Amino acid sequence: PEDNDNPYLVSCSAPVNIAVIKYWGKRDEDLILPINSSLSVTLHQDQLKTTTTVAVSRLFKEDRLWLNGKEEDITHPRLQSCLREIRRLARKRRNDGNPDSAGLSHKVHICSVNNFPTAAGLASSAAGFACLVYSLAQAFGVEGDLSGIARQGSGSACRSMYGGFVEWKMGSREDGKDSVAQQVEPESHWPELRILVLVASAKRKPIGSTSGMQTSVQTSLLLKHRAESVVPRRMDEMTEAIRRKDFPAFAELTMKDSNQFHASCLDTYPPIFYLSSVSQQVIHLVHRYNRHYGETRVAYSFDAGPNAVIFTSQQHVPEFVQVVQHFFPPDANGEDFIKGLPVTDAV
Ligand code: 2P0
Repeated sequence: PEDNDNPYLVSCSAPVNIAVIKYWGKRDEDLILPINSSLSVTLHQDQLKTTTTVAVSRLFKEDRLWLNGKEEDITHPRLQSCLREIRRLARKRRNDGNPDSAGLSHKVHICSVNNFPTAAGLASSAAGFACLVYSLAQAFGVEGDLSGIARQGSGSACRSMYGGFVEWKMGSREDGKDSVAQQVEPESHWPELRILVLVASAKRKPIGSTSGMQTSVQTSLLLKHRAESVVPRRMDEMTEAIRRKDFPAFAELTMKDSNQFHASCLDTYPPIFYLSSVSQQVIHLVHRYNRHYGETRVAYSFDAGPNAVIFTSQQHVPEFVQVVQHFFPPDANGEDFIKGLPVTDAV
């Protein structure tokens, strides 16, 4: 409330999402409009997540931001876009006669923490901006679809605004108004599906996604072909595989799309390598495992880093975990390769 000296506090958590049809490349850098649609699975809240607290007070002199306890530069253009858009919607709502929860001219202090390594290719910016936008919206009393605002923080963040299986439609408008996320199926749709995260390295990735995809758009013919001719069909096939809960079809598309994304990185000039030798070993292991059973029981997907995300069915988790632990035993510090367990709540 405007006349109160106590800060108005809002807290929220947002989970990471893992793309099974990958976003890589923008057609508009400022509005963050992609060259192709993408589709992801949002993890359960208890797994990899960001928690953000927003405080609004008339006593604050300026907007400020802390990430994992360290103060960061609030003037970052993408942060400013999100703040500006939320305040604009709040002003619009007030003009329409709706009271808001916090004073529009008041400054905000934002604290955000991840429960997983930041910028290690584990989609930290997705959860981070989704959470930031949602908590700012709560603080200023803004409602409705906010994925278009989260998108302006980080492209993949728009998909973390919804749970379950989520599509980010690339849209065709120049102003980006139709480039938004929407749920394809709710999280209750496929309860047997499980996600494991194999952490090959928690280090920061050498090439950030934003600059990596810029170079790819400028130099990779494979990426152009992928965006124009491969992804549109795959989006339909993936939606259908999810709707039917057809694991082999879902898994094959997931692995092929991850592979084509990394092939586009290699086709970028100079080339970008996100996969490590450990990632390659995981890829081989998954194919050997599936071949052994004569059916596709497990799928892998890799983002802008060497960590593997494994999709499988609940019934195969114990055995596959054993297989991974056999080939990748815990290191001298007792650090296990497999993170994100227990996965019972995933998806
Ligand atoms: C994705 N990635 O679809 C793909 C797959 C990484 C590989 O979205 O520049 O952090 O902030 O829009 O969203 C990572 O890119 O990039 C990403 P920006 P973002 O999940």
